[in-house]
Amino acid sequence: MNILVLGGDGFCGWPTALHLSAHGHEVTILDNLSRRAIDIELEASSLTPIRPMGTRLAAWRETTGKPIAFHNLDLARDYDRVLDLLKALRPDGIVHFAEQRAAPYSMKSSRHKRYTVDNNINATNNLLAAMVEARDATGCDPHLVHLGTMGVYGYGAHGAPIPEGYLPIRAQRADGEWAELEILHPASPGSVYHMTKVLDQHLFLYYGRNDRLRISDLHQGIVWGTQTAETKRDDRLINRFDYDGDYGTVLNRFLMQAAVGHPLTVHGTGGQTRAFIHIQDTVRCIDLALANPPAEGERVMIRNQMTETHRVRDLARMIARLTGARVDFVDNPRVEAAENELEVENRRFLDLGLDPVTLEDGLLTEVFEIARRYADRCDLSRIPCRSLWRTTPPAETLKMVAAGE
Ligand code: NAD
Ligand code: USQ
Repeated sequence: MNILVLGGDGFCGWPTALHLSAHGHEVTILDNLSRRAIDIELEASSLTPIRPMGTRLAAWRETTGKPIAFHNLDLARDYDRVLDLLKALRPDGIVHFAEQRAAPYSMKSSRHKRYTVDNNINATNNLLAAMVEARDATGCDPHLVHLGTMGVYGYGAHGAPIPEGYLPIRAQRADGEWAELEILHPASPGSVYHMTKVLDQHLFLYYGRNDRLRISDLHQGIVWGTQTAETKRDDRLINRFDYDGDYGTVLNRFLMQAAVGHPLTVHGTGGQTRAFIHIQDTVRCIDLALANPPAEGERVMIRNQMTETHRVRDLARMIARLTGARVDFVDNPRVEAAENELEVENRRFLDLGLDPVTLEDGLLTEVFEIARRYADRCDLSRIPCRSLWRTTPPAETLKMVAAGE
């Protein structure tokens, strides 16, 4: 297949581009390198020394003989150039990773909220509009695979397993009869970033129905790990390892904190239960999704891309046992439930043959070893999460302070 990977310089996009290239696909990457610019803004950087795009691509070609093309374009801004690229490339598949993906970054200030909404929603809408326009002009009709998030469902108390996108309901008609329906699962995003993925869902439903685009939306859990079979092939292909308070995700952060001798930073009681997937399974799932598109006219295919669930404090304890690290319970900078249960349906990928990598597979140790290898690159001042969900306390607290309680 001829595949366009949007956001192919990022943590999930880079190993996906290499995996698809290694498996015989023709791959083109589009990325505006905004993630690298955000590192400069935050004065943070990947724990692993990621190389410039030119070096990465040359190393891949040298190692495998396979070329990957690269276009430095802004999906949210450069509509005409994105359209020209689609018309020239006529891809069979498009993988869309090109969004601002950190919840804490999206909550830093009104500027960051506005950037995240502006970037993510324009990127997705531009892409969908360009797909329609390119099809009208050239007849190319690619299958779009988008990376969504488990966070669209929210992390409150559900009490029922989370289905893959659509919830069966019964609604009473005017004549008193009951209709059996399936609706998009009610959304409950926990940050401005997560909210953009909810808005994306509606763009997909609309363009899917109106323009009969074939779209898969993959609701992915928290990705952990760093290397895949392809990124391990040469040091110059190494993947990102984010550890800072904005972009570092919880399991990778705990492994890095253990490696540098920092206490594990559990937010609140650590009662949040979340869905996880290893980066190697991320790239496999995308390959499986590309090979199994919905039929033309079929509704958006939603799959839950996660393999296991864990409570944050249990992960911290597991890593503490493995490494001897200390666990610290710190004030939670986020607005989230203190505790939640989470049961998720994920049969769709398992039925396609996904054989999940799990936390017990020795990979925790492998990631810990990578973090140890690059520990001297860690800037300890970047570890605390400083982005707050609320800058003013809730009215109740203000009243209590005023009353001297
Ligand atoms: P990342 O920030 O490492 O990569 C995103 C890439 O997209 C970056 O290289 C960035 O430069 C590029 N990009 C952003 N906006 C762009 C634009 N307007 N035009 C062109 N390129 C643009 O993020 P990631 O961790 O690789 O995540 C990729 C996708 O997967 C995101 O959409 C994210 O929401 C989703 N996801 C990630 C995780 C995770 O744990 N990392 C979990 C669930 C879902
Ligand atoms: N947490 C800690 N300590 C830390 C960091 C985080 O206790 O040092 C807690 C958070 O409070 C939260 C949980 O760990 O309860 C997960 O936080 P996270 O930063 O690992 O994940 P999140 O913000 O949800 O975002 C990440 C990705 C995002 C993706 C999402 C999938 O950055 O792109 O969409 O995971 S999901 O969580 O399933 O929605």
